[in-house]
Amino acid sequence: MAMQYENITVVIPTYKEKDNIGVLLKLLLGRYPGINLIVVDDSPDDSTIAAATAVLHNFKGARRRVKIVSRHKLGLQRGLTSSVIYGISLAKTRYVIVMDADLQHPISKIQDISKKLAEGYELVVATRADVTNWALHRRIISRLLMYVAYAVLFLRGAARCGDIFSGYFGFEKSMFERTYARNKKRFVGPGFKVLFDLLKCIPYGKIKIGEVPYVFHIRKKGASHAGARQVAALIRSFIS
Ligand SMILES: Nc1nc2c(ncn2[C@@H]2O[C@H](COP(=O)(O)OP(=O)(O)OP(=O)(O)O)[C@@H](O)[C@H]2O)c(=O)[nH]1
Ligand SMILES: [Mg+2]
Repeated sequence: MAMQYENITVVIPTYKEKDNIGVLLKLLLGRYPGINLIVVDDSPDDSTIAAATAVLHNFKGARRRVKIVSRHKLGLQRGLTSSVIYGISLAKTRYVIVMDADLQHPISKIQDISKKLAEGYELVVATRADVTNWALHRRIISRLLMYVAYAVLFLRGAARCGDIFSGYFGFEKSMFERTYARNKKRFVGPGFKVLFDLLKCIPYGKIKIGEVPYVFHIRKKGASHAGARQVAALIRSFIS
């Protein structure tokens, strides 16, 4: 029997992704019948929202299954982690998958993540098997931060997985909400590492974590948002 995707919501945070979001939505709607999508946009202008909305005309029933929200219009402060948490709260399905808008996360992995969730894994992380073409300084900074973060999880007896900084992962919505409700202050809203914040709040061995390997490519369109601000937020994450 073909897999069903009605019980999956993909949450996609966006910041100035007008060149990518339309392509991604088309790919997802074309390949995964019944899937639910939530775009959570923080852009200061409407171009990302417009590019996302334009896709809906091409897919029957998409209006019911795709939500596009502008947090900027709601007067909410910009933040990747806070956007993801907001998107999850809007999801009405048993499972949620978080992914980037910039096509760095191969959509084929939605199938593998969904399968593992259906098998009973409460958290399934798409782990970067390899990062191609990253600048040397980014490689070094990323590695260093990863070691510190891993040590933080280890010393606290928290859950961990092969790629604790992945931005591509799926989970049981109820597991996330339960964990978040008890640990709200430990999630760093402006930060980039919501998976790390989640792992931090789960005792080691408490939930069944699955992994799906993939190759991460350099972004082709739009600007990167990773920078000093995100590193500062991550350090806050380490100590909260
Ligand atoms: N809602 C929201 N989304 C954001 C924010 N910052 C980044 N994003 C989105 O989060 C995802 C990850 O951001 P990226 O800039 O791609 O970060 P990255 O993948 O570590 O960096 P690159 O490899 O250079 O792309 C993308 O879909 C961004 O559009 C933000 O403040 N708010
Ligand atoms: Mg990216």
